[in-house]
Amino acid sequence: MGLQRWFNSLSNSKSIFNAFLVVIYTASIIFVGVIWPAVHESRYVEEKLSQLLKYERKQLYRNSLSDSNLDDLSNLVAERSIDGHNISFELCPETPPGLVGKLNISIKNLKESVTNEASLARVVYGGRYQPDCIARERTAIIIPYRDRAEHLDILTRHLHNILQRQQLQYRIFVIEIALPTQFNRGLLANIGVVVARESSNFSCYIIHDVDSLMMNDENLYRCGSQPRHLVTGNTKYATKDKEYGLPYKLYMSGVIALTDAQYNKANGFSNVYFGWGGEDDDFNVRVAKVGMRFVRPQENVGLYMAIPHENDSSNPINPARRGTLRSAAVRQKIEGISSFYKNKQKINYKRYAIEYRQYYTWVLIGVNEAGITQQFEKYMGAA
Ligand code: UDH
Ligand code: NGS
Repeated sequence: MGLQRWFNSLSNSKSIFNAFLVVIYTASIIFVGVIWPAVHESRYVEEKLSQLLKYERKQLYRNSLSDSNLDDLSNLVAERSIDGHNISFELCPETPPGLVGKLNISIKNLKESVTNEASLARVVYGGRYQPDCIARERTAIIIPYRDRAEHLDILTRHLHNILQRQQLQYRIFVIEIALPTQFNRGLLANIGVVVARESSNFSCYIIHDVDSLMMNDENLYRCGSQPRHLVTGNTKYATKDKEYGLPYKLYMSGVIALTDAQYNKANGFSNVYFGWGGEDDDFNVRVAKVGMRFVRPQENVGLYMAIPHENDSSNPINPARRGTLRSAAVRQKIEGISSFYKNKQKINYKRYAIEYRQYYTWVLIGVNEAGITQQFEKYMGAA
């Protein structure tokens, strides 16, 4: 009896032992075949992602975005959502198919009339967009700016609506000059180009007034073989019998388009026009001096509506502007976009802030007005 029991218990523990072996065997198969590869894979993915983030952080740093933005990974996520979009590898058509021509925008309901939720939804943080085909132009819109928040809101929405129809790859930069310095449109345009160059390889720069709204979407924001003045008429210069006008024949302000090479060739804008007036005429002299000329689109295409506004208190008329204009050709060789690169006559400026806002990239800069004026005084005035 005792022997029988002992025998039974032996066979029981044997089957327990066998069951134990089966469990160990199955567990090791699951571990080796499923768990380990999954852990390994996720570690691998994590490592890749962290490399990617590191790389993108570096890129962002190179693009001279502020430290606070480096921590804002929403930018990166947004960037990838572009990649996630079904982008075809075909060049966009020469004539964008969705254009509507003359726009019906009312000055009364500007805010509503320039809001198209669908197109705004496709704007990536920092005011960037990429069409579903390979864009024919990579355009940087540069807006010299101070204290016109309402205009900026209207203009940027308006541009996003239209530039997407134009199938451009673009980004909007708003370059603001900090107080107490007087406004300086030319200097801000130059700094905008410096910032845009650091950010990407744009094929076209558009220097854009904040209060000018394009009224015909056939006015493509592209560059050409000559610098382009995209305005054939503005409501600001309306006359009794003309809804849109220009103040004088050689006027080339408001909205202009130049390639990087054209901008460099003219040495960009002058930096010495603090306050209102003259910097645009000076730029026109520069363009002519190096054998280029401004060309305009068709008469009925380059139409702009001006958003009415009061005069700006920090942009008083510059009483010296006409005298300064006389030395345009002399200063062209000395100061301009070249002043922001290694140069004996380098201009120092500070970037106080750079922010990726929803519809544009905002850069706040500071310069020493008295310092710049002193630096170039001997080249100003009569040539
Ligand atoms: N700008 C600002 N803030 C300012 C001043 C200028 O954002 O305080 C920018 C803005 O992009 C504007 C552009 O610079 O569209 C040109 O400004 P402007 O003042 O030269 O031109 P605007 O036609 O006003 O808007 C003209 C009023 C001054 C008339 C003086 C003599 N006729
Ligand atoms: C010229 C100014 C330009 C200015 C244009 C239009 O006289 O800077 O008027 O001004 N040139 C000089 O002062 C040398 S506007 O009519 O828009 O006020 O753009």
